[in-house]
Amino acid sequence: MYTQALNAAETQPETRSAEDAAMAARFQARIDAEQRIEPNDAMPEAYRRTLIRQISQHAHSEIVGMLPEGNWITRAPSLRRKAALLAKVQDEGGHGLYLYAAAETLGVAREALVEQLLRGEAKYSSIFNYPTLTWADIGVIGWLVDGAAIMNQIPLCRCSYGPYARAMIRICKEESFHQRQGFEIMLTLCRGSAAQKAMAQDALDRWWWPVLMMFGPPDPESRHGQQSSAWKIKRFSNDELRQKFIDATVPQAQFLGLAIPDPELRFDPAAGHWRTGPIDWAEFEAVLAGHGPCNRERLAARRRAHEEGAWVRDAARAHAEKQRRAKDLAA
Ligand code: FAQ
Repeated sequence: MYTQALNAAETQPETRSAEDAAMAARFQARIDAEQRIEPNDAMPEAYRRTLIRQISQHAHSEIVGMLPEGNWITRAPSLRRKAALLAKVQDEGGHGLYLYAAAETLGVAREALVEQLLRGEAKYSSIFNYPTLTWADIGVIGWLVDGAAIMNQIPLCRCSYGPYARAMIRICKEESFHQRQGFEIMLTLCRGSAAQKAMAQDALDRWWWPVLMMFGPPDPESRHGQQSSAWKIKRFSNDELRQKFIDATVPQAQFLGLAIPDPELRFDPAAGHWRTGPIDWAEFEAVLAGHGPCNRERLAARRRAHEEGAWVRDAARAHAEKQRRAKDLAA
């Protein structure tokens, strides 16, 4: 079915098919010609749904992603580290808001998306279901989690849907600062005492495999991959991005003097790539099914924040109403 994103009325099935096939061909031709799709353009309903799914999961990831690092704001080891971490966590909140706004251009209400998250029906990135046990975890999140996010998100700046692509440009600039602050924490720890270096290694040991899982299932199991690539929402497959990330990250670990926790890691000179051992996809599936180390804690924290924020939403609504009345009176 075809929709105007902001005017998504249902059409009778029998009147749709021939018209839809012609429109689908026209739509694909626009995509193939690298034209940007904008909110009020006609688009296949499946394209709209795919974008709502991906952008909202992305927004939820940014919001839930504030929690593992937020956990360390009060315990940052210096004022400088605290200021940088506060700014970073605030940025993640901002990214969530731009992304909810981008999803809203597809005709879905932000409140509905937030409700899906709070009811436990929406996905967010698997990585945020792991705990931050030491300060080195904050370094690893910046270095690797933001590093993986950038690898995935730079191509999204060229995604076919205009509002998503434009939101990603600013987000990527901020993620780049996040990645550098994380790498700098790691560098400081690795040049510090033996205990600090051991803490950095322990964090890398715990985060390496979950970070590789962030890129999503292997290509043959990626159920949306092919269609999203045809629509130029995705510019690279899950495995392609994972490989780019591995190739970029192994030399960084070597520079830090840290060992990647993979006895099978080797350089393949013919292909020019680093090859890892097998990823434990059963762990990924378990995390997605709600059985990761922190799934319950993360959702409970979001629900608590939502309940505790009810008075802010009420106050904002009351203020808007007051403004509206004042304007009516003045008119
Ligand atoms: N976790 O068919 P595919 C960040 C799901 S932001 C959970 O390959 P697709 C910033 C997938 O949704 C991190 N679920 O799916 C930050 C689908 O399930 P569904 C988030 C996952 O969409 C840093 C199913 O598996 N980034 O880190 C995951 O074509 C530091 C089948 O998968 C984005 O969201 C996963 N890791 O490709 C914040 C980027 N992977 O919906 C704080 C935008 C896959 O059918 C601190 N998203 N699934 O029920 C994307 O690029 C894509 O959606 C992929 C997945 C690549 C994530």
